[in-house]
Amino acid sequence: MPDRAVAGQRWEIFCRVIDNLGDIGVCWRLARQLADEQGAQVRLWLDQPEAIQPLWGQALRSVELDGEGRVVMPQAIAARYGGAITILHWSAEHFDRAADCESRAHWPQIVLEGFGCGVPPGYARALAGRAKADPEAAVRWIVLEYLSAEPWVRDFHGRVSPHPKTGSERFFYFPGFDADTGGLLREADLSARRDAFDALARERAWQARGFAAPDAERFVVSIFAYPDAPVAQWIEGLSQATGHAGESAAAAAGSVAVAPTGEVTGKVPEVAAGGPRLAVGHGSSVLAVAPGALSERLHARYPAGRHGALELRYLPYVEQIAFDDILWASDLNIVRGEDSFVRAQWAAKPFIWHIYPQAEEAHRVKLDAFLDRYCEGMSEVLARAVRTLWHGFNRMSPHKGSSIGEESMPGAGGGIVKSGPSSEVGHDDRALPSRSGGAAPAGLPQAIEHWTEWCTHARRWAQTLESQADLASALAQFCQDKLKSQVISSSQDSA
Ligand code: TRH
Repeated sequence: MPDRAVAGQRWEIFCRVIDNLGDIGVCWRLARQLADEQGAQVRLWLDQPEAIQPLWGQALRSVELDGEGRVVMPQAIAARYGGAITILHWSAEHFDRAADCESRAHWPQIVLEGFGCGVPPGYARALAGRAKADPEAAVRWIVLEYLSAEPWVRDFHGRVSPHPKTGSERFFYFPGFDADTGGLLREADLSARRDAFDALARERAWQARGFAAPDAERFVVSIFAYPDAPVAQWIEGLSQATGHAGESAAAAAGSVAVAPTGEVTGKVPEVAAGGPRLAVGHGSSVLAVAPGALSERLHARYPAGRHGALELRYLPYVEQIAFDDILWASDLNIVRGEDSFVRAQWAAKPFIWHIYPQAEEAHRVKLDAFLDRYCEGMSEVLARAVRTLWHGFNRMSPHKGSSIGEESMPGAGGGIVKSGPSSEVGHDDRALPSRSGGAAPAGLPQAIEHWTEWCTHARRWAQTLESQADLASALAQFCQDKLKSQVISSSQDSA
């Protein structure tokens, strides 16, 4: 039974959509969880309310607002969340009028800035005024930060960060991978739902997207990545796998094509005698591409359907609550950003993270910090393969300082290193290799060789994280503790 530390409390969440679906994805998931599991009343302010539609399984179009700037939710969403969550357009017209802010009758207990996006200036002044007039009733102010596995996060989590203009007390809240951080978003029933995901549920997940479920022996890769992802190489490599060892064009050319066989979990490929090449089993692969700029880009060049041993499927948007099922139904998941990255971990399957690129290679440090944790406990050879695979997908050369070198991996490193943030809109055409390149991605054959170990590791990794408090309940508890200590300190001050 979830701890309902904030039942009945009012939360005000602010979210600016920088690009893509990450900021809004986290804020919407958090809002849902606070409402569903903590009993909170949530108002979610979005600067681009239309951006929420893909998370409702809808194509982007303009949203309908009522006279107060409230987003009119589709019926099914309103029926589920309408009582507890209100979505509002965060605009000058609807919020930024200081007079309006300062005369607000209903104060929330908690205000949360998604990823340090700030709050309207008039509202910041009003919060400061309220804290001064009645310290016991001061609104708790949280700055939710981005997720990182870097060690410094532990030291900054929970620290006070005064508002630069008003001096109001705000608290940094850092998500993270251990008990000294703010945890990860995870619904209370998530692991039970994942573990109950059976063949029928798998069938339904595919049908909901307009496809029949692939045969169980096929190797299914789901991909939700940025537009510059080196997917063409995967398509070429997987499409050249044929029925038997030595028969594929890729194998004949000395490169590797992979199509492992076996059960849904722990499909074990056959290894060709006397060499690092993988023999191709009797199964073929399915590459399921999530909607977005990457899929639009690939479409033109690689139509949906069969490409040799590979079947390419382009998926439609599904509601966020259903996003997990395709991860559960796949053997390998390629994810990106922050929320989908976390969901892949809860899926307890092997995965690759296409990290959001940042200036000055900050993302590289972030990726390696995660890899250092994630690869702990893996055999050296699997850890090396995973690092190579992840770095290759992110077009990063091997990290000199990494504990396990990648130099021995065929095709490791090289390629384009991104120097600035890419988005759904901007992309780099160099990312598409020529059609003749059929080599399997570096590290993949070795990872496939140790597939059972990777599956077991992924399961163990998820279990370890599941033993920690989830972000929404940890955050609720954090706020509760801060509210209590505020009452105690103000009563001591007045004594
Ligand atoms: O879309 P993202 O990659 O975006 C972000 C932003 O770029 C942001 O600026 C950056 O800071 C951040 O990444 C790290 O993020 P992510 O985490 O992959 O979120 C995608 C969300 O979309 C996630 O909540 C799942 C959801 N989703 C659906 O609900 N339905 C779908 O069909 C699909 C494909 C995704």
